[in-house]
Amino acid sequence: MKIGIVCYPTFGGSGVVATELGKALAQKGHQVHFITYSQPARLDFFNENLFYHEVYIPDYPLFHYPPYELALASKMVDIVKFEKLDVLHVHYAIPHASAAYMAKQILKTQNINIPVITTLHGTDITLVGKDPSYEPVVTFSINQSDAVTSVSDDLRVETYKYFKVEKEIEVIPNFINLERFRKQPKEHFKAAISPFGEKLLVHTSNFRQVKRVEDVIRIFAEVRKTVASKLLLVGDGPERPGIEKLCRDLNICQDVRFLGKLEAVEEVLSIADLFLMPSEKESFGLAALEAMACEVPVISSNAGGIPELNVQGVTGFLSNIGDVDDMVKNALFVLQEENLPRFKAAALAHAQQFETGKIVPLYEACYQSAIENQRKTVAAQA
Ligand code: GMT
Repeated sequence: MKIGIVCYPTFGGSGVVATELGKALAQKGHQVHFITYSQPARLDFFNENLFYHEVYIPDYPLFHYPPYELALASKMVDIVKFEKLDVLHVHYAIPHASAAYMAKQILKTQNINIPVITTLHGTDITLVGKDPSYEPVVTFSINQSDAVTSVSDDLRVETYKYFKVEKEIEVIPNFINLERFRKQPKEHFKAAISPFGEKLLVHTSNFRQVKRVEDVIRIFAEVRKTVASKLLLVGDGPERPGIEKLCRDLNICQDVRFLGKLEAVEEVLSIADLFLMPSEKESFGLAALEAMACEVPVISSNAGGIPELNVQGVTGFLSNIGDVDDMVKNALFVLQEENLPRFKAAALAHAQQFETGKIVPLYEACYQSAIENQRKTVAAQA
Protein backbone atom coordinates (compact mmCIF):
# COMPACT_ATOMS: atom_id res chain seq x y z
CA MET A 1 0.00 0.00 0.00
CA LYS A 2 0.99 3.65 -0.40
CA ILE A 3 0.26 5.27 2.94
CA GLY A 4 0.31 8.94 3.94
CA ILE A 5 0.98 9.55 7.65
CA VAL A 6 0.22 12.93 9.21
CA CYS A 7 1.52 13.55 12.75
CA TYR A 8 3.28 15.94 15.09
CA PRO A 9 7.00 15.53 14.47
CA THR A 10 8.05 16.15 18.08
CA PHE A 11 9.00 13.69 20.85
CA GLY A 12 5.36 13.47 22.08
CA GLY A 13 3.72 10.04 22.28
CA SER A 14 1.44 10.46 19.26
CA GLY A 15 4.36 11.48 17.05
CA VAL A 16 6.44 8.57 18.34
CA VAL A 17 3.66 6.05 17.64
CA ALA A 18 3.04 7.50 14.16
CA THR A 19 6.73 7.45 13.26
CA GLU A 20 7.37 3.94 14.62
CA LEU A 21 4.28 2.74 12.75
CA GLY A 22 5.52 4.28 9.51
CA LYS A 23 8.96 2.72 9.98
CA ALA A 24 7.46 -0.72 10.68
CA LEU A 25 5.14 -0.46 7.66
CA ALA A 26 8.05 0.57 5.43
CA GLN A 27 10.04 -2.44 6.62
CA LYS A 28 7.10 -4.64 5.62
CA GLY A 29 7.31 -3.24 2.07
CA HIS A 30 4.64 -0.52 2.15
CA GLN A 31 5.52 2.90 0.81
CA VAL A 32 5.11 5.45 3.60
CA HIS A 33 4.91 9.22 3.15
CA PHE A 34 5.16 11.41 6.27
CA ILE A 35 3.48 14.79 5.90
CA THR A 36 4.30 17.24 8.69
CA TYR A 37 6.06 20.54 9.45
CA SER A 38 9.49 19.14 10.28
CA GLN A 39 11.38 15.86 10.19
CA PRO A 40 9.79 13.50 12.76
CA ALA A 41 12.17 13.03 15.71
CA ARG A 42 12.34 9.27 15.37
CA LEU A 43 12.59 9.21 11.57
CA ASP A 44 16.28 8.59 11.97
CA PHE A 45 17.21 5.94 9.45
CA PHE A 46 17.17 5.45 5.70
CA ASN A 47 14.72 3.06 4.06
CA GLU A 48 13.87 3.16 0.39
CA ASN A 49 10.16 3.03 1.26
CA LEU A 50 10.18 6.07 3.58
CA PHE A 51 9.50 9.61 2.41
CA TYR A 52 9.13 12.91 4.25
CA HIS A 53 7.19 15.88 2.87
CA GLU A 54 7.51 19.15 4.73
CA VAL A 55 4.51 21.41 5.14
CA TYR A 56 5.67 24.92 4.38
CA ILE A 57 3.68 27.89 5.73
CA PRO A 58 4.43 31.08 3.83
CA ASP A 59 4.77 34.07 6.13
CA TYR A 60 2.55 37.09 5.60
CA PRO A 61 2.20 40.15 7.88
CA LEU A 62 -1.58 39.73 8.06
CA PHE A 63 -1.25 36.25 9.59
CA HIS A 64 -1.13 36.79 13.31
CA TYR A 65 -1.90 33.04 13.47
CA PRO A 66 -0.33 31.23 10.49
CA PRO A 67 -3.00 28.97 8.87
CA TYR A 68 -1.17 25.65 9.33
CA GLU A 69 -4.29 23.59 8.76
CA LEU A 70 -4.76 25.03 5.27
CA ALA A 71 -1.13 24.52 4.33
CA LEU A 72 -1.35 20.94 5.64
CA ALA A 73 -4.57 20.21 3.71
CA SER A 74 -3.01 21.61 0.53
CA LYS A 75 0.09 19.48 1.05
CA MET A 76 -2.06 16.38 1.57
CA VAL A 77 -3.90 17.08 -1.69
CA ASP A 78 -0.60 17.49 -3.51
CA ILE A 79 1.02 14.32 -2.09
CA VAL A 80 -2.07 12.11 -2.50
CA LYS A 81 -2.25 13.14 -6.17
CA PHE A 82 1.45 13.10 -7.03
CA GLU A 83 2.38 9.94 -5.09
CA LYS A 84 -0.96 8.20 -5.82
CA LEU A 85 -1.55 7.34 -2.16
CA ASP A 86 -4.08 4.65 -1.22
CA VAL A 87 -4.87 5.88 2.28
CA LEU A 88 -4.25 8.83 4.64
CA HIS A 89 -3.67 8.06 8.33
CA VAL A 90 -3.80 11.08 10.64
CA HIS A 91 -2.56 10.94 14.24
CA TYR A 92 -4.04 13.32 16.84
CA ALA A 93 -7.40 14.78 15.90
CA ILE A 94 -6.46 18.46 16.15
CA PRO A 95 -6.00 19.79 13.52
CA HIS A 96 -5.05 16.74 11.49
CA ALA A 97 -8.51 15.13 11.18
CA SER A 98 -10.20 18.32 9.97
CA ALA A 99 -7.33 19.11 7.58
CA ALA A 100 -7.69 15.58 6.18
CA TYR A 101 -11.44 16.09 5.76
CA MET A 102 -10.78 19.23 3.74
CA ALA A 103 -8.14 17.47 1.62
CA LYS A 104 -10.55 14.57 1.01
CA GLN A 105 -13.30 16.93 -0.19
CA ILE A 106 -10.92 18.78 -2.52
CA LEU A 107 -9.68 15.50 -3.98
CA LYS A 108 -13.24 14.28 -4.45
CA THR A 109 -13.92 17.18 -6.82
CA GLN A 110 -11.05 15.78 -8.90
CA ASN A 111 -12.47 12.24 -8.85
CA ILE A 112 -9.89 10.99 -6.37
CA ASN A 113 -11.35 9.10 -3.41
CA ILE A 114 -8.96 8.71 -0.53
CA PRO A 115 -9.98 6.99 2.71
CA VAL A 116 -8.98 8.80 5.90
CA ILE A 117 -8.10 6.96 9.13
CA THR A 118 -8.00 9.05 12.32
CA THR A 119 -6.16 7.79 15.40
CA LEU A 120 -7.10 9.42 18.69
CA HIS A 121 -4.18 9.58 21.11
CA GLY A 122 -5.39 11.19 24.30
CA THR A 123 -5.24 14.89 25.02
CA ASP A 124 -6.82 15.54 21.60
CA ILE A 125 -9.94 14.11 23.30
CA THR A 126 -9.53 14.29 27.07
CA LEU A 127 -8.05 17.79 27.33
CA VAL A 128 -7.82 20.03 24.26
CA GLY A 129 -10.47 18.40 22.08
CA LYS A 130 -13.40 18.76 24.43
CA ASP A 131 -12.74 22.46 24.95
CA PRO A 132 -15.70 24.34 23.35
CA SER A 133 -13.18 26.18 21.14
CA TYR A 134 -12.55 22.93 19.24
CA GLU A 135 -15.32 20.46 20.12
CA PRO A 136 -17.66 20.97 17.10
CA VAL A 137 -14.79 20.58 14.63
CA VAL A 138 -13.37 17.55 16.45
CA THR A 139 -16.77 15.82 16.55
CA PHE A 140 -17.42 16.55 12.90
CA SER A 141 -14.02 15.42 11.66
CA ILE A 142 -14.09 12.19 13.69
CA ASN A 143 -17.51 11.37 12.26
CA GLN A 144 -16.31 12.14 8.74
CA SER A 145 -13.27 9.86 9.00
CA ASP A 146 -13.57 6.56 7.14
CA ALA A 147 -12.19 4.70 10.16
CA VAL A 148 -11.33 5.78 13.69
CA THR A 149 -8.96 4.10 16.12
CA SER A 150 -8.09 4.89 19.71
CA VAL A 151 -5.06 3.75 21.69
CA SER A 152 -7.04 2.30 24.61
CA ASP A 153 -10.50 1.17 25.53
CA ASP A 154 -10.68 3.96 28.11
CA LEU A 155 -10.03 6.58 25.42
CA ARG A 156 -12.72 4.97 23.25
CA VAL A 157 -15.22 5.26 26.13
CA GLU A 158 -14.16 8.86 26.87
CA THR A 159 -14.63 9.80 23.22
CA TYR A 160 -18.20 8.49 23.21
CA LYS A 161 -18.81 10.25 26.53
CA TYR A 162 -17.70 13.72 25.49
CA PHE A 163 -18.46 13.80 21.76
CA LYS A 164 -21.50 12.87 19.69
CA VAL A 165 -19.52 10.33 17.75
CA GLU A 166 -21.50 7.88 15.65
CA LYS A 167 -18.54 6.11 14.14
CA GLU A 168 -17.30 2.80 15.43
CA ILE A 169 -13.97 3.25 17.21
CA GLU A 170 -11.50 0.39 17.01
CA VAL A 171 -9.00 0.05 19.86
CA ILE A 172 -5.43 -0.45 18.64
CA PRO A 173 -3.01 -0.11 21.56
CA ASN A 174 0.44 1.45 21.50
CA PHE A 175 3.21 -0.96 20.56
CA ILE A 176 6.89 -1.42 21.26
CA ASN A 177 9.96 -2.37 19.27
CA LEU A 178 11.54 -4.98 21.54
CA GLU A 179 14.78 -4.99 19.55
CA ARG A 180 15.39 -1.39 20.58
CA PHE A 181 13.67 -1.39 23.97
CA ARG A 182 15.39 -4.19 25.86
CA LYS A 183 17.57 -4.30 28.92
CA GLN A 184 21.09 -3.62 27.70
CA PRO A 185 24.29 -4.28 29.65
CA LYS A 186 25.11 -0.77 30.91
CA GLU A 187 26.94 -1.64 34.13
CA HIS A 188 29.48 1.19 33.75
CA PHE A 189 26.65 3.69 33.46
CA LYS A 190 24.89 2.22 36.51
CA ALA A 191 28.13 2.31 38.54
CA ALA A 192 28.63 5.97 37.63
CA ILE A 193 25.10 6.99 38.62
CA SER A 194 24.69 4.83 41.71
CA PRO A 195 28.23 4.02 42.95
CA PHE A 196 27.00 2.45 46.19
CA GLY A 197 24.36 0.27 44.54
CA GLU A 198 21.55 2.74 45.18
CA LYS A 199 18.22 1.82 43.55
CA LEU A 200 17.36 3.84 40.44
CA LEU A 201 13.92 5.37 39.96
CA VAL A 202 13.10 6.88 36.56
CA HIS A 203 10.42 9.19 35.19
CA THR A 204 10.16 10.29 31.56
CA SER A 205 7.62 12.81 30.29
CA ASN A 206 7.03 16.15 28.64
CA PHE A 207 6.84 17.82 32.08
CA ARG A 208 3.33 19.09 31.60
CA GLN A 209 0.82 19.53 34.40
CA VAL A 210 -1.07 16.31 33.52
CA LYS A 211 2.06 14.29 34.28
CA ARG A 212 2.08 15.37 37.97
CA VAL A 213 5.87 15.45 38.10
CA GLU A 214 5.55 17.02 41.54
CA ASP A 215 4.15 13.67 42.75
CA VAL A 216 7.21 11.96 41.27
CA ILE A 217 9.45 14.15 43.42
CA ARG A 218 7.37 13.66 46.56
CA ILE A 219 7.28 9.87 46.08
CA PHE A 220 11.04 9.81 45.61
CA ALA A 221 11.68 12.07 48.61
CA GLU A 222 9.85 9.54 50.81
CA VAL A 223 11.31 6.38 49.22
CA ARG A 224 14.91 7.58 49.69
CA LYS A 225 14.30 7.89 53.45
CA THR A 226 14.00 4.07 53.57
CA VAL A 227 15.92 2.81 50.53
CA ALA A 228 19.16 4.36 49.27
CA SER A 229 18.13 5.56 45.84
CA LYS A 230 18.55 8.06 43.02
CA LEU A 231 16.01 9.63 40.65
CA LEU A 232 16.60 10.16 36.95
CA LEU A 233 14.26 12.54 35.13
CA VAL A 234 14.15 12.33 31.34
CA GLY A 235 12.39 14.97 29.24
CA ASP A 236 11.65 18.63 29.57
CA GLY A 237 8.66 20.97 29.61
CA PRO A 238 6.90 23.84 31.31
CA GLU A 239 6.80 22.30 34.81
CA ARG A 240 10.55 21.83 35.05
CA PRO A 241 11.50 25.12 36.81
CA GLY A 242 8.94 24.45 39.57
CA ILE A 243 10.19 20.87 39.90
CA GLU A 244 13.81 22.00 40.25
CA LYS A 245 12.71 24.41 42.98
CA LEU A 246 10.82 21.64 44.78
CA CYS A 247 13.96 19.46 44.76
CA ARG A 248 15.89 22.33 46.38
CA ASP A 249 13.15 22.93 48.94
CA LEU A 250 13.17 19.24 49.87
CA ASN A 251 16.96 19.24 49.89
CA ILE A 252 17.21 16.20 47.60
CA CYS A 253 19.09 17.73 44.63
CA GLN A 254 22.15 15.55 45.25
CA ASP A 255 20.06 12.47 44.41
CA VAL A 256 18.08 13.83 41.45
CA ARG A 257 19.46 14.13 37.92
CA PHE A 258 17.66 16.06 35.17
CA LEU A 259 18.78 14.42 31.93
CA GLY A 260 16.71 16.54 29.51
CA LYS A 261 15.35 15.34 26.17
CA LEU A 262 17.40 12.18 25.72
CA GLU A 263 16.96 10.20 22.55
CA ALA A 264 18.45 6.93 23.83
CA VAL A 265 15.94 6.61 26.68
CA GLU A 266 16.33 2.81 26.54
CA GLU A 267 19.88 3.21 27.89
CA VAL A 268 18.56 4.93 31.01
CA LEU A 269 15.74 2.41 31.36
CA SER A 270 18.30 -0.42 31.12
CA ILE A 271 19.73 0.55 34.51
CA ALA A 272 16.41 1.45 36.19
CA ASP A 273 14.69 -0.44 39.02
CA LEU A 274 11.37 1.39 39.05
CA PHE A 275 9.38 3.65 36.73
CA LEU A 276 7.05 6.34 38.11
CA MET A 277 3.96 7.50 36.20
CA PRO A 278 1.53 9.33 38.56
CA SER A 279 -0.29 11.07 35.65
CA GLU A 280 -3.59 12.89 35.99
CA LYS A 281 -4.53 11.77 32.46
CA GLU A 282 -2.91 9.09 30.34
CA SER A 283 -4.75 7.45 27.49
CA PHE A 284 -2.28 4.58 27.27
CA GLY A 285 1.13 5.40 28.78
CA LEU A 286 3.68 4.61 26.09
CA ALA A 287 6.53 5.73 28.38
CA ALA A 288 5.53 3.02 30.88
CA LEU A 289 5.46 0.38 28.12
CA GLU A 290 8.99 1.42 27.10
CA ALA A 291 10.07 0.95 30.72
CA MET A 292 8.38 -2.44 31.04
CA ALA A 293 10.09 -3.65 27.86
CA CYS A 294 13.39 -2.84 29.58
CA GLU A 295 12.30 -4.95 32.59
CA VAL A 296 11.30 -2.01 34.77
CA PRO A 297 8.18 -2.36 36.97
CA VAL A 298 5.78 0.59 37.12
CA ILE A 299 4.27 2.55 40.00
CA SER A 300 1.47 4.56 38.44
CA SER A 301 -1.85 6.25 38.95
CA ASN A 302 -4.98 4.48 37.72
CA ALA A 303 -5.76 7.29 35.25
CA GLY A 304 -7.26 6.67 31.82
CA GLY A 305 -5.89 3.64 29.99
CA ILE A 306 -2.99 2.90 32.36
CA PRO A 307 -4.87 -0.07 33.94
CA GLU A 308 -4.94 -1.64 30.45
CA LEU A 309 -1.13 -1.72 30.59
CA ASN A 310 0.09 -1.85 34.18
CA VAL A 311 -1.28 -4.95 35.92
CA GLN A 312 -1.98 -4.45 39.63
CA GLY A 313 0.41 -6.50 41.77
CA VAL A 314 2.01 -8.12 38.72
CA THR A 315 3.90 -5.56 36.62
CA GLY A 316 3.74 -2.95 39.38
CA PHE A 317 0.98 -1.15 41.26
CA LEU A 318 -1.70 1.46 40.58
CA SER A 319 -3.07 4.07 43.01
CA ASN A 320 -5.67 6.79 42.87
CA ILE A 321 -4.46 9.99 41.22
CA GLY A 322 -2.53 12.06 43.79
CA ASP A 323 -2.32 9.30 46.41
CA VAL A 324 1.39 9.78 47.00
CA ASP A 325 1.39 7.79 50.26
CA ASP A 326 0.02 4.69 48.55
CA MET A 327 2.53 5.06 45.71
CA VAL A 328 5.36 5.31 48.27
CA LYS A 329 4.12 2.17 50.06
CA ASN A 330 3.92 0.28 46.74
CA ALA A 331 7.31 1.51 45.57
CA LEU A 332 8.97 0.31 48.79
CA PHE A 333 7.31 -3.09 48.40
CA VAL A 334 8.47 -3.56 44.79
CA LEU A 335 12.01 -2.40 45.62
CA GLN A 336 12.52 -5.12 48.25
CA GLU A 337 15.21 -7.53 47.06
CA GLU A 338 12.90 -10.54 47.38
CA ASN A 339 10.20 -8.87 45.23
CA LEU A 340 12.06 -6.94 42.54
CA PRO A 341 13.10 -9.87 40.27
CA ARG A 342 9.56 -11.18 39.83
CA PHE A 343 8.15 -7.71 39.07
CA LYS A 344 10.93 -7.11 36.53
CA ALA A 345 10.25 -10.43 34.79
CA ALA A 346 6.48 -9.81 34.76
CA ALA A 347 6.96 -6.30 33.33
CA LEU A 348 8.88 -7.72 30.37
CA ALA A 349 6.47 -10.63 29.87
CA HIS A 350 3.50 -8.25 29.74
CA ALA A 351 5.30 -5.76 27.42
CA GLN A 352 5.79 -8.62 24.94
CA GLN A 353 2.02 -8.63 24.32
CA PHE A 354 2.40 -5.17 22.75
CA GLU A 355 5.27 -6.07 20.45
CA THR A 356 5.30 -4.22 17.09
CA GLY A 357 4.74 -7.44 15.11
CA LYS A 358 1.48 -8.11 16.96
CA ILE A 359 -0.04 -4.61 16.65
CA VAL A 360 1.02 -3.26 13.23
CA PRO A 361 -1.09 -5.89 11.34
CA LEU A 362 -4.16 -4.41 13.06
CA TYR A 363 -3.45 -1.07 11.35
CA GLU A 364 -2.82 -2.82 8.02
CA ALA A 365 -6.19 -4.58 8.31
CA CYS A 366 -7.83 -1.26 9.17
CA TYR A 367 -6.35 0.37 6.03
CA GLN A 368 -7.39 -2.56 3.84
CA SER A 369 -10.95 -2.47 5.05
CA ALA A 370 -11.21 1.34 4.66
CA ILE A 371 -9.86 1.09 1.09
CA GLU A 372 -12.30 -1.74 0.31
CA ASN A 373 -15.27 0.18 1.76
CA GLN A 374 -14.27 3.27 -0.21
CA ARG A 375 -14.16 1.23 -3.43
CA LYS A 376 -17.59 -0.24 -2.72
CA THR A 377 -19.08 3.22 -2.00
CA VAL A 378 -17.66 4.67 -5.21
CA ALA A 379 -18.89 1.65 -7.20
CA ALA A 380 -22.37 1.98 -5.71
CA GLN A 381 -22.50 5.67 -6.65
CA ALA A 382 -21.35 5.04 -10.25
O1 GMT B 1 1.19 13.90 26.83
C1 GMT B 1 1.76 13.03 26.20
O2 GMT B 1 2.18 11.99 26.68
C2 GMT B 1 1.89 13.22 24.71
C3 GMT B 1 0.70 12.67 24.03
C4 GMT B 1 0.71 12.89 22.56
O3 GMT B 1 -0.35 12.81 22.00
O4 GMT B 1 1.72 13.16 21.93
O5 GMT B 1 0.63 11.27 24.37
C5 GMT B 1 -0.60 10.63 24.27
O6 GMT B 1 -0.43 9.66 23.24
C6 GMT B 1 0.43 8.56 23.56
C7 GMT B 1 0.55 7.69 22.31
O7 GMT B 1 -0.67 7.17 21.92
C8 GMT B 1 -0.11 7.81 24.77
O8 GMT B 1 0.71 6.71 25.09
C9 GMT B 1 -0.15 8.79 25.96
O9 GMT B 1 -0.74 8.13 27.06
C10 GMT B 1 -1.00 10.00 25.59
N1 GMT B 1 -0.88 11.01 26.66
C11 GMT B 1 -1.96 11.39 27.39
O10 GMT B 1 -3.07 10.90 27.26
C12 GMT B 1 -1.69 12.44 28.42
